[in-house]
Amino acid sequence: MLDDQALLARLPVHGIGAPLYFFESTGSTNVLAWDYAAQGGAHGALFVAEAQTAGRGRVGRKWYTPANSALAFSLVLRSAPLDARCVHGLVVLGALAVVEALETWRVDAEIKWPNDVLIGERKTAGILVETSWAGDKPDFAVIGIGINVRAESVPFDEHIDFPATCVEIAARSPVSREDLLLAVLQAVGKWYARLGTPEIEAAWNRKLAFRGRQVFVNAVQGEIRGTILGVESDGKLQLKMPAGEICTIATGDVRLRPVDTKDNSNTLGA
Ligand code: BT5
Repeated sequence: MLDDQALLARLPVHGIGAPLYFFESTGSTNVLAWDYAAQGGAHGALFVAEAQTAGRGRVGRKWYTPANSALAFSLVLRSAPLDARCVHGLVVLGALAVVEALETWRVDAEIKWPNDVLIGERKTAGILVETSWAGDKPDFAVIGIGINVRAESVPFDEHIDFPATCVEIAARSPVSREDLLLAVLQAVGKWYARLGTPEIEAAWNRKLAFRGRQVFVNAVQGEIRGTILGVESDGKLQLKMPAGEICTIATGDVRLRPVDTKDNSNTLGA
């Protein structure tokens, strides 16, 4: 079980992580954080769950968080520098924070555009950002982060459409979930202060997975094949098409080859 008292004693970091709400089990920490923020809850509030029964990914997808083996938490962000211009940067902020935190355990991770953290080309963490708008300004954002820490947190193949792994397999040693959570919050605080700056874009590009490689992107326009060039300042993925022209994509999922989502036989990336 996560030691919430130990966490409490070490929070907040950079103004993030207080108040702390801890749940042994909940549907989704993003839902809790959203409801709290919608009622005027404070910037920096942190919702942590030992297990989620209805963990959410993007576009209605599921996120699995079994007990005693993963991290699942959501943060309320609403103070400056959050504004309409830089809100798209929150997804990468979350991913960068996880990547940087993992460096503490000498684990080398990358960001699969737009929101996945990969270790050795296997998904280890996912980020879900949900924003509430007041007209054309963001009122608040909830950033949810799920990290597979122990081997038991890695879902069975039939539940996932991309190969997955966990932090402890990569670190080859036990990793304290409390320490990892604090390291991520530390990095979230650091990057939040830099939201909207070119530094985030540069760090994202440095850690971008599959750069220079040919990928398939399931985008709203359909499936697009191209070579990843990088990420633009507004978070769009830049691809070089087979005929040489440059195409930018705002939303979608990157794959190494077109696969049936049911065929997740770990041949991805082979
Ligand atoms: C994400 O969505 O990766 C965002 C995940 C965000 C989870 C956090 S946990 C705390 C907070 N509370 C929530 O309810 N959510 C946030 P997406 O890119 O759509 O990926 C979802 C896909 O990842 C699923 O369709 C599965 O294929 C795969 N998946 C689900 N659980 C996984 C896991 N534990 N490890 C690896 N892959 C997983």
